[in-house]
Amino acid sequence: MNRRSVLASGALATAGALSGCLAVFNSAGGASGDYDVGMSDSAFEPATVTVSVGDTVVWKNTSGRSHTVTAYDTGIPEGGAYFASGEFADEQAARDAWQRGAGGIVSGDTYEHTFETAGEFQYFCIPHERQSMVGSVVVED
Ligand SMILES: [Cu+2]
Repeated sequence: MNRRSVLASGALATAGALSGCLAVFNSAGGASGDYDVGMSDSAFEPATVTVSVGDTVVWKNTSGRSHTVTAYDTGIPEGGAYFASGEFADEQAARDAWQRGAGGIVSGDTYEHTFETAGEFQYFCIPHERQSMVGSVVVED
């Protein structure tokens, strides 16, 4: 094997490793990941995921600080169910609970929700909302 072909196969291996990495973040229920949305210090990663009706989205706190997954009351499509870590009935209940120290997802923990209605669901993290820690789940028929 000459030098040129060694370099070429090295480049291909790198491209393959990169695409495998992206697959973890881009596909709900991805083959190689145990979660769909990670949580860094102040962001959901990725901020938007697209799934199908009936799919379960798993969030995992991949950072060292506590976060919440809290839907906006106004960010739920017609007929859609409200969702929040801590399983609160609405946004205000989740905000009130956070003040009491409830509803958080600690480092390494997960939260999951199954989406039964098509549309876009918008959510945020209560302690980091001001740092724009927001996300959305687009549910397709
Ligand atoms: Cu947060």
